[in-house]
Amino acid sequence: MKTRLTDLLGIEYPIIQGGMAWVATAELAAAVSNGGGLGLIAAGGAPAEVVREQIKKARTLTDKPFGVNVMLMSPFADEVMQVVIEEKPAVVATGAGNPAKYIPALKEAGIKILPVIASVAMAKRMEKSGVDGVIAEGTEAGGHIGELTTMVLVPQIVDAVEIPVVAAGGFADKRGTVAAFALGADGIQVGTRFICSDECIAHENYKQAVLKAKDRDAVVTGRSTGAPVRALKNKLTREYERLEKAGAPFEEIEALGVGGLRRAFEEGDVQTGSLMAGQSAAMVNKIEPCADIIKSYFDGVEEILDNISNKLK
Ligand code: TUI
Repeated sequence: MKTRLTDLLGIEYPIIQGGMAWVATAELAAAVSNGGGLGLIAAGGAPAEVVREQIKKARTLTDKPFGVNVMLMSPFADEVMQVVIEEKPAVVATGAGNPAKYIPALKEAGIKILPVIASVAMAKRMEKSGVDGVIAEGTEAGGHIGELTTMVLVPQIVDAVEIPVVAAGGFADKRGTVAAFALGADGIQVGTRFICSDECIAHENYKQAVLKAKDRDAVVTGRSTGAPVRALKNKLTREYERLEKAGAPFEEIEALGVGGLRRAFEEGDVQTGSLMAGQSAAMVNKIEPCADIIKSYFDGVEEILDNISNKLK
């Protein structure tokens, strides 16, 4: 398979694994890269030296290109970027902010830069700053999200920039792949589906929660505090909702979520843990190896295209 994204990154399939904090470890990133996509280690809120160890570990697990997702709201973002510049993974993806100040040093180090963006203005600004492509993430995605849906965001970004566009948010199978390319994207980013992979080392309870999720289970909290997050409905999201409705102080609401991802990922606490996942969780029904998941997004797309041709006759 050959697209502008596969050419840019030197990968076999135009698919990037989402940079899910805690969940996207060296094991997951390496498995995705070995399967022909681009795996990402998520720095999340981890200290820089932890990220360095993860990069080193990934190098022992794959000789294919992989990347690091740097979450820009992290208090360690500056140090993590410094480590990334030293370790030189093939790609840096960024989330939850504007990476402009890091771009010259990343380019100097020969690292490709793919910021996640959720608006046209940000995509244009990033293109001007010299990034290699953008990941346009719709509100269907899990974790920290923007307002616009993938369906309306992606074509607007495609029209606004010349660089490759990766569509993210809501991609659960090959019908999604075809839709992304129909919207003009050059590839897809997939997060939630990879939680339910053999190589993801998240707690089994987290994986089972994703498998069980139904259509309206991936809910958004934190809209009132300005940092909306999508996660599977549980005691934590209900408590969040209650405090938000009661107009509780910002600090009290935010304190609820502290350590939530760790509780979900490590302890398998599906009640007070933060089970970040996208709306596509409802479409995830089995745990498989990453290589099989990747193939399932691309093998047999011709059949879907035939169905489209038949319907549009
Ligand atoms: O970053 C994400 N998703 C995330 S980060 C995360 S860790 C976290 N934990 C607890 C609370 C909050 C976060 C979990 N999920 N996705 C990429 C993304 N980036 N979505 C939206 C954006 C974004 C938002 C604003 C990108 C740029 C931006 O620019 C703002 C500016 O500076 O103009």
